[in-house]
Amino acid sequence: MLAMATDTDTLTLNILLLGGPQSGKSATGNTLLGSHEFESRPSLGSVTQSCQLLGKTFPRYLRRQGGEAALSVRVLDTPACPHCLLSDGDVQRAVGDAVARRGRVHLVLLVLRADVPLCGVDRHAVWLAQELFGPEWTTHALIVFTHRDTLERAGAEEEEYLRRASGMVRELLDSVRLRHHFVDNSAVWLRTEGKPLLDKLLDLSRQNKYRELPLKDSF
Ligand SMILES: Nc1nc2c(ncn2[C@@H]2O[C@H](COP(=O)(O)OP(=O)(O)OP(=O)(O)O)[C@@H](O)[C@H]2O)c(=O)[nH]1
Ligand SMILES: [Mg+2]
Repeated sequence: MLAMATDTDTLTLNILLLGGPQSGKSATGNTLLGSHEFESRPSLGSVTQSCQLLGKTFPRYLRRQGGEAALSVRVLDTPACPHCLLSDGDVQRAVGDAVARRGRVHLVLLVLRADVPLCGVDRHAVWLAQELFGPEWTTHALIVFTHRDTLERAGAEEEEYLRRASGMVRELLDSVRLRHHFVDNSAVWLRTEGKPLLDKLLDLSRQNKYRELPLKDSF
C-alpha cells in the first residue's frame, strides 16, 4: 500500500524510533518534528516509559505530479530496549501494540550514540526490530548517530570516524546497507537540523515504493 494519506496532496511517513537507553531517541523525534514535544533529558534511568505518537504536517514540502504536496511526519517514540524498569518482552509488546493500533511503519530509525562505544546494548534494539518485523526491517531502516556535536568539537570527520568503528557497528551498518545519518539534537534550529534527515528518509521510502513494513503475524 502506498504511503498516501486520504488527502492526495499529502504524503505520510510513519517513523519508528528504536534504540538503547539514553541514546537520543526522543531528542531525534524532536529534531524530526522541529519542536521540543517528546520528553528528552539526561537520566540515570530510562526517561521514556511508554510509546508516544506525535506528528506534524509540513505544507508544500515536496513536488508530486507537477504540484506541491505536504509531508505529514508521524513519529512513534518508544521505551528503550533494554529498559531500566521493563523487560525486553514488555517493551516488545508495548511497541508491537502501538504499531498495530496507531498505524504501520514506513521507516525504522535505529538510534545510537556516536560518542560512546557500542558494546552489546544495541543488540537488544536489533533483536526488537527483528521480533516485530522479521528480516525485512533492514530494508526500511537507517542508523541515526546522535551527538554529532561532540564529534565536531573533537574535530572528527564522520566517514573516517566510522571507518574506525568496532566490528559490531560495522555489522549493524552492513545490515542496513550502510544507511546512516549523524545528527546534532542539541542544535538551536531543530527544523534546519532535521531537514536533511527527513529528506534521506523520504528518499528511502521512495526507494521502497512507500511500502509499509508489515508486523509479524503474532501482533
Ligand atoms: N549534545 C547532544 N545531546 C544530545 C543529543 N541527542 C540527545 N542528547 C541528550 O541526551 C539526553 C538523552 O536524550 P533522550 O532523547 O532523552 O534519549 P532517549 O533515548 O529518549 O532516552 P530514554 O527515553 O531514557 O531511553 C538528553 O539530555 C538529550 O538532550 C545530541 O545529538 N547532542
Ligand atoms: Mg526517550
